[in-house]
Amino acid sequence: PAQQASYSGSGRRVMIVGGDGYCGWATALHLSARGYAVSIVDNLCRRTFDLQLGLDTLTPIAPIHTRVKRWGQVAGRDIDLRIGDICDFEFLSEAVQAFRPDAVVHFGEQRSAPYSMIDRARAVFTQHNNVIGTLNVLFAIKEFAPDCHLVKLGTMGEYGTPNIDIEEGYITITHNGRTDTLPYPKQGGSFYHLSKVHDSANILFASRAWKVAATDLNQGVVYGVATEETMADPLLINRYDYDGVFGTALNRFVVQAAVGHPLTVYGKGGQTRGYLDIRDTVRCIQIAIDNPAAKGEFRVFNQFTEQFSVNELAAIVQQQGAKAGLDVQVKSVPNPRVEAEDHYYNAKHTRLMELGLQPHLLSDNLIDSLLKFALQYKDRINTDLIKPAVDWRKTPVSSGTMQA
Ligand code: NAD
Ligand code: USQ
Repeated sequence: PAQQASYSGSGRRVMIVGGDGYCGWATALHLSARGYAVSIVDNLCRRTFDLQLGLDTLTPIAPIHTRVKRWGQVAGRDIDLRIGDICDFEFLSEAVQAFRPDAVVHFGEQRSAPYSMIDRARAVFTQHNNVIGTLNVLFAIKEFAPDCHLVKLGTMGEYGTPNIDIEEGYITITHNGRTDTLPYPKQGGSFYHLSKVHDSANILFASRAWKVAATDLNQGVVYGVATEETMADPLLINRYDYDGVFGTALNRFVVQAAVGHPLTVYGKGGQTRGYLDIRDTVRCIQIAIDNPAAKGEFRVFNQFTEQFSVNELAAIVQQQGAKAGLDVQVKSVPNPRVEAEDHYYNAKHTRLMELGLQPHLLSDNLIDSLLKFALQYKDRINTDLIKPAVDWRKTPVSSGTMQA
């Protein structure tokens, strides 16, 4: 299986759009360490969102130029770096023509559901940035790199929480005596999640019309921060978001436990999602690259390893916290989101396993090391940033600058 061939890159050229972000940075180093030629494309808007909203990562992250330079010194491998916006087609087409990628891994979107619900301008920005950026990537591949494999990060949240099993991308339906295999119905739960739905429809069409080879990775919620490469040097450390806009459930709970803040379960806490360790994110990307889609194929993999409800995650963090001598309280807070709090959830996720993924399941060990990690940076935690920051029911037309 692909995963065992861990030094299989052999110079294959991979462009990582969004390579300065949480998943993208870890993936860039994982692939670079394994012999792929890596180019990072990023406009650093994620860092700007933090500055604009008064947020900060738990970990002190080095500027991108410093990170890339340090990686060259530590690993002896150069990463090509291009700072620019993929919504700018001239910039993107120059980058693609100069680097000539065999695969483009596209992480480069505004990825926070709460951010997309702050106000009208952020909702519009999110859908413009994500949908137009992806359209530009499709045009650049068609025009300048027709044999390039697009590996696009989608989300499990495209499916919503239907009262039937969730398949991997497609479902076979018999209706009035006729049968067809169709894209699985989509019900995004925020303007962010819906941007991914629109992307998927556009990629499916481009794969048919232009024979683009594409893999849509419907990723679940990512947790953890440490990968072998990002821990190799303090200047390579990855970002760790815990605030109410960009922080995701388990990472938030661990920081809350470390600082003695009650775990913020939204509403009843029965919300169930697929989750995976960031160490598996990077492996899944490598597996997708090593086993490319055929030209004209639009492949969908559900990229998560286990399902948990929010209550289950809170209980796990509480238990592990107790072992570490922390008195962790769990508190239901009014749910700022519009979502089912008690629902059926059973999502398939076999295709990446069939291609060789050996998952890191959520273990006591992982929670323990994440807790230690959060405690190490405890002095940097700003508890004001923990509260839920955005109310789905209110999304105003204009909100100005948010106050921390
Ligand atoms: P992130 O915000 O940390 O990283 C995204 C990066 O893309 C940032 O560095 C940002 O500056 C860059 N970017 C955004 N728009 C861009 C543009 N127009 N041009 C160039 N660069 C741009 O996000 P992440 O957590 O690493 O997520 C990466 C991808 O994975 C996203 O598409 C997200 O939807 C998806 N995903 C993330 C998670 C998760 O739990 N973090 C779960 C499922 C799916
Ligand atoms: N939640 C809480 N308390 C918190 C934070 C979250 O109860 O303090 C709940 C939310 O209400 C939701 C669930 O936990 O029901 C997951 O929320 P999240 O913020 O961890 O994840 P989400 O908003 O869905 O977004 C994240 C990433 C996004 C990615 C998505 C994958 O930010 O980029 O697409 O996970 S998925 O959830 O599968 O759609």
